[in-house]
Parts: sequence; structure tokens; C-alpha cells
Amino acid sequence: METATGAGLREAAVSPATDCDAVVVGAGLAGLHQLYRLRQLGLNVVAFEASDGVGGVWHHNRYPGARVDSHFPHYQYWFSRDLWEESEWTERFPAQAEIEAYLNRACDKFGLREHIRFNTRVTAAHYDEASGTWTVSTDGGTSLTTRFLVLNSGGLSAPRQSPFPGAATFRGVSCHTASWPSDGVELAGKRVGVIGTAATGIQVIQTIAPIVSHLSVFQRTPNFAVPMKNPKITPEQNAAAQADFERLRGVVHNTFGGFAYEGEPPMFDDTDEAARQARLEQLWAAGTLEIWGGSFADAFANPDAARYVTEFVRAKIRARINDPKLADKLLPTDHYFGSRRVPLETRYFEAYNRDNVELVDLREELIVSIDATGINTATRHIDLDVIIYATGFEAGVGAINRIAITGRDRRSLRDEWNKALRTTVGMQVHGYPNLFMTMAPFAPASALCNLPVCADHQVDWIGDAISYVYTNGKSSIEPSAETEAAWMAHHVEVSEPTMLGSNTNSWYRHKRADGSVGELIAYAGGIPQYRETCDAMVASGFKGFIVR
Ligand code: NA7
Repeated sequence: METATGAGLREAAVSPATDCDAVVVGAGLAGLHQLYRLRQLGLNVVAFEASDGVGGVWHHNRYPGARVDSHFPHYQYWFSRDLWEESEWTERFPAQAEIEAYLNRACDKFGLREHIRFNTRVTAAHYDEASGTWTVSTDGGTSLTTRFLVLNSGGLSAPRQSPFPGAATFRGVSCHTASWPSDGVELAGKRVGVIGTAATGIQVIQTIAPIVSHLSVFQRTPNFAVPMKNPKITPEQNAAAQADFERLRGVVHNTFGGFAYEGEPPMFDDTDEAARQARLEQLWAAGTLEIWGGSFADAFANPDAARYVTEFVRAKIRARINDPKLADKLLPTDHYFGSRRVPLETRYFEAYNRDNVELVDLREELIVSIDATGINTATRHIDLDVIIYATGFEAGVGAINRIAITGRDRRSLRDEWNKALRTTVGMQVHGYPNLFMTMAPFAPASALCNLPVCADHQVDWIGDAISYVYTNGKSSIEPSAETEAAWMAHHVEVSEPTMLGSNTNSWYRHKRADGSVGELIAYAGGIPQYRETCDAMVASGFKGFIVR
């Protein structure tokens, strides 16, 4: 067995007496990798996982039709050639169960399971400046002290709860897609309501439409979506990808979003009408996310390009919906294609051509309440046996904010973030020494990225920062206020002028506790620019950081 322990740093360290060296919160895709990396450094690490298994979102999101939108072979760990070479994938876009099984295999291959405390939710973490330690408390009533605290709790892991009055009185079955029961929900022949029509809702709707007796889709904002092409992966394709590991790894880590595509996209103005159409037709037929991030080099920045691609996609979708009035309701008019997360779909729009599927347009009739037998809109009652909430997450900060974190001078991260959300490269926050996070706001990993690639980079950077503290005989590291302000200014400068900045109705933008719309959490500078900044921090000996 390949174990995760390596040459230790601990022996050389001037370490305060703590129960462990590092606590990792979350055993999902990033948490498992983080645990592996820190164990490799020789640290004594305890991981906490609130649920009963590993996999994070891939453990919880068991709803019908759940699968990844990153195409083979991109959505897998890149840190172990061994793991890569022994992984056989069955579909170009693997389904939830296959990814969960893969993460379990990785967990066992690297001997990580014994370091994870399952069914234990971290509820609070307090930093004591005098001793330079964090005290981490859990819902089981236990607490332990640690020097480093790494939150791998996920950017899309705190489900939004039902905001509708009377939701608890519903006598049928109701559940959020991210808390799907492991023994499933009986849907065949039932009257089902799905609230939400973004990435998750689309996967649910297209999957269950043929099996339920009646499906009511509650849509607040229409979304663009692109057809997924999902063939089986042959043994030859698996072997070819396995043999291509080194080259591919080099390529994906230097792309904008962590995907390797053939060739460079042209600038929009360098193409004529025929070339534009040909390019978009080719990308539409490819059935991947390339049409989103890779249609034209300036697709995120040039309004003409954005308008052109948007009209192309609108025409494609319109052609698939039989009723033109229904097409008007299903087609977005309030945002450009790509300014919200673009889901891949499989006959999603055709589902609305079925007699048993009804679109409830919430722009015409709001949901007013839920009662024992169904949903009340402003104009009628809809009888339902099952309500599925595909209503998304408290994105970016939700899981972190559910932990009461206090840093230096008893400052509260939740309170500070409620006033002004800020991070340094999405991985540290001024005032919170030795606290690290992945998938948090203002990094490519917060959105706009094939996550295993972005997680790789963050996990390694955090490992480098912790190593730096140990090898220099120090006890803590945190960004200075100036470094943080500079990163935030850079983020705003790079991200806001893009198309993403034009859209205020998207989880890419922070929703404050008072409901107002805040910062764009998606960093739009791409992986290479981000990595350059992060690597320079390491190379400079963490200049701009307070290392004590
Ligand atoms: P999203 O992308 O946040 O979508 C949530 C959906 O639920 C969206 O259609 C929302 O409409 C809708 N919603 C949320 N709250 C309400 C209320 N109160 N009433 C009606 N409709 C509501 O979450 P997903 O789970 O689909 O995807 C999240 C990410 O996970 C995805 O991007 C992938 O990266 C993986 P809205 O658009 O806000 O009007």
C-alpha cells in the first residue's frame, strides 16, 4: 500500500503542545487530498467529517441524474500517477456513484480512513494568540487543540433551506438534492414538484420526467444549458489516458479552467461570420463545456462575442421546444450565455414537450406557501406527493460560516465577512493565523474551474505554507492587511469587468446575511495568473505575510 507519510517536519519544529499538528475539516475531494498532503509532510493530522462517509458533495448529492460536468479524463486526482494509472472510468461524464467509489478507493489506497473521525461536525474554532493554537470543538461535545486548521468544507456544501412558509407541514416526501436519502426516494408514478432549474434541477428534471406521473417544475430564472455527449469509455481510451498522464497534467494546470482542449480559441474579431458559425457548431456538437470557456479567447470580456454566442445558443434551444410560448419562458433574456454556471443537459428541453411535465413560471405566479398536500402559488394550489428542492447552496462561505470561528483578538470571521467578504488568494484571511481554506471565495477554485485541478494547487500551497512555518522554526503565518487588500483589489480589477460582473443573479456573487448582493466570488483571472501570484508568495518566502 502506498502510504501518505513521508519525511517529517515535526521533529525539527518548535511546536506548542497540541493534541495534533493539523485539523482538516471535511473528507471530500479536497479534504482527502489535504489529509494526504499533510500526512506526507509527516504531520499528525485529524480529519473531521460530518457525515458517515467520504466524498463530500459526491456522498450527499445522490439525487437522480447526478453526474459531473467535467469530461473524461479531467475529473480525477492529479497528484498520484499510481492512482491515475489504475483508474478505469466507464463514462465520459461519470455519475455520482462512480465518483464516490473512486474517492473511497483513493481514501483507502493512501491509508487515510483511520485518520478521519466520521459523524462529527466541527461547530467552533477559537485561536489563542498566547499559545499559538486553535481549539476545535465538535457537535459531539469534544474539543482538541491544533496548530493548523484547514477548512476543506466545500464551496457548495451548505444547502439552502426551504424559505417557504408551511414547508414543514407538507405530508408527502420532501428533500433537498444535497441531502438525498441513501435509500432513495420513491418517484415512479408520483406527482412531483421540483423547485430550481439550474445545474442540479436540470439533471433531476430530465431524469425523472419519464417515470413520474406528473412533474411540476417551479422556475424562477431560466437557464442556458448545452447538450452533453456521454459515450462509454472504452478500455483503449482508458489506457491512452493513463499513458498520457504526465503531458496532460502539465497542460491542464496551465489552462484557464483546468481542461485541456485541442487548439487555442480565436479572438472574436479575428473571425468572420462563416468561421464563427463553424466554430460554435463544432463546439455545440462536441458536447462538453468547451463552448462556455473556450468559444472565443475574449468570450468573457468582449460584449460582442458574448451577444453572438448567446444568440447562437438561444436559437439551438428554441428549436427543441415544440411550443413557442413555452420556449419564451424557458429561454433566458436577463443574462448572457456563460455569465451564470452553464450546465450540461441530456434532453432537458425536450422534457417540456411531454404531456406530464408542466412549467410553473414563478415570474408569473410566485410560491406563496406550502401546505400538507402541496404548493400554493399566488394563483392556485398544486397537489404533490414529493417536493424536491434543487434550490442550491449558500455558496462560497456557507459551510465555513456554519462554524463559529474566532481569530486574533476574538474577532469573528462570520461577523467580519458579513461586513466585508475578503480572503487572500482564497486560502487565508488576515487576523486568523494558521487558518487555511480551499474552495473559498476569490480563487479559481471558488467557481470557474475543474475542481480536482484547482484543489491540487490549493492543497499544495497550503502544504508549502505550513512547511515554511516549520522549517523556519516559526509558529504562525497569516497575510498582512495590505497583502489582503492588494489581492482583493486585483480580484475586483480582473473579475468585475468581465461578463460575470454584469450578472448579479448568480451564486457566483456573494449573498450577504441581510439578503443583499455582494462581491463576485468567482475569480476570473484563470489558473495561470492565479498560480503565478501564489507561487511568487512561496518563492519570496511569504513576503507580505506575518510570520511569527
Ligand atoms: P444553483 O445554481 O444555486 O441553483 C438553484 C436553483 O434554485 C436556481 O434555479 C434558483 O433560482 C432556484 N431557487 C433558489 N431559491 C429559490 C426560491 N426561493 N424560489 C424559487 N427558486 C429558487 O444550485 P444548483 O444546485 O443547481 O447548482 C449549484 C452548483 O453545484 C452548480 O453550479 C454546479 O457547479 C454544482 P434563481 O436562479 O436563483 O432565480
